[in-house]
Amino acid sequence: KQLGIVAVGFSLGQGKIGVDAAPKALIEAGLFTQLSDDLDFTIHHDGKVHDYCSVIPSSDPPLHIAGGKAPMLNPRTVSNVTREISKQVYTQAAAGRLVLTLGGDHSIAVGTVSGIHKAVTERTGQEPYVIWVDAHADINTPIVSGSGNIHGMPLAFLTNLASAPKEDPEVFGWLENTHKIDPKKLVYIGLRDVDKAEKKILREHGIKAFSMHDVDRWGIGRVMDMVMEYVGNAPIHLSFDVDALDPLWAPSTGTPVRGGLTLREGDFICECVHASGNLVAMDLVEVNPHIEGEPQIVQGLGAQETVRAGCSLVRCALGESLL
Ligand code: DIR
Ligand code: MN
Ligand code: MN
Ligand code: MN
Repeated sequence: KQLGIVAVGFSLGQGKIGVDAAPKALIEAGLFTQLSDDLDFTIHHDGKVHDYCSVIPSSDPPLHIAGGKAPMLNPRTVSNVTREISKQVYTQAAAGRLVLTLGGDHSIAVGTVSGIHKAVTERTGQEPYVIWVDAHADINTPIVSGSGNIHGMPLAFLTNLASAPKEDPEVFGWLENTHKIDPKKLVYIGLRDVDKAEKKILREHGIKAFSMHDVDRWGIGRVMDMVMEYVGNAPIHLSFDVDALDPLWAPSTGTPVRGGLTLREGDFICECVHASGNLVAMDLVEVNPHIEGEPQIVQGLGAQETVRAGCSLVRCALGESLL
């Protein structure tokens, strides 16, 4: 069992520092030992938490887009960093390894999803489905985004709903067709804070989505039956934003939203994906150990609890719950 790990200390897809400290916190909590000793993975990791500072431009002013509500923030930085991530992830996946990427904010998924899509499609002839577990839809185009934060946009670029802006075609100009996904091969779970323009995109493109309303109505068991039926026997890229969990379990994240998944529901999603035998990649993003939050469960231990929750999600996706 070969596991490639890419650790990404990157926070400039959004406005809060600290999410770059997540890989170190997850590793110090013992994640690698759990995966190698308890789950018998052979880990391929370069021993680094990448900050990609060599590709970050010295000046990266906000990029105003014609007709846009808010300028894109750190556009060249996020573009350059995700290009590097894409290459790294591609190399790991092309070697036939399951790839785990520890973020970082969710903008890094422009790199992970593109690299995995290209490698897996080349290797197996099958296009992977992306299961996006998140409170947010992360599919704003630069024109409709109200924040300008690129962690709210990765799926717009990945699905080709947005392409490199003409105001600066270098920004995500590196994305090729071989990197991009069909919006019909995207499934959401856990949505509860979706912008108006994003709702329109989901409707118009017939994108499969299970919101918290659906989890309440059907229960996580039937939701996962429906998700796995939709995905069929295709390879799966699981992109897990820890803010999909309720802030009770994951308070230390940049944009917490109440009314989320319990830790068990999150673990269950990961277990179902594992059970398919088709997992090719997982991202764990938006853990921010610098935000303590207000944990009602364990007073004052928000960051530790969130890191522990993150480790649990990864272990479940990688097979810990098998008896
Ligand atoms: C919002 C928030 N939809 C935006 N997105 C977040 O900025 O585009 N994503 N927080 O994780
Ligand atoms: Mn997200
Ligand atoms: Mn989110
Ligand atoms: Mn393709």
